[in-house]
Amino acid sequence: MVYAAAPEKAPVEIKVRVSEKGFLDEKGKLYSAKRVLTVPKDAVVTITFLFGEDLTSLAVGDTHQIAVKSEDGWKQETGSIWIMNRESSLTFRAGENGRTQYRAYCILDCIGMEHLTNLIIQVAAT
Ligand SMILES: [Cu+2]
Repeated sequence: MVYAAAPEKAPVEIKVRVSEKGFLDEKGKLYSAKRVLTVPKDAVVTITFLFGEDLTSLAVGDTHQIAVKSEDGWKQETGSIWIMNRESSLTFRAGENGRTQYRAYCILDCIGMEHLTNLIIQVAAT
């Protein structure tokens, strides 16, 4: 009898805009404690953080740098995101080592940093 290998989860690519207002989805809608990002367990997830400041904003000259951290201390950081380098990505396997949740936050003193402290990335067991 032949057993099929468990199908590999398709890789997931997510774009998150970073602005003085907070973390936003591609349509410009804010993430919050109630509106979290969900990623499928065991999928290789690439999150691209995009510089999302409006050209009219004071924060347009600002720089962000995003860390993603899980409850067990695992952490990855993007490069600097600013007007001359508008995106930076990080890639990880969702739920690796039993992780269930991650949070993303800006590690620089930026305009709007109080809104960039807690993007929840929830691992969904699908
Ligand atoms: Cu920032």
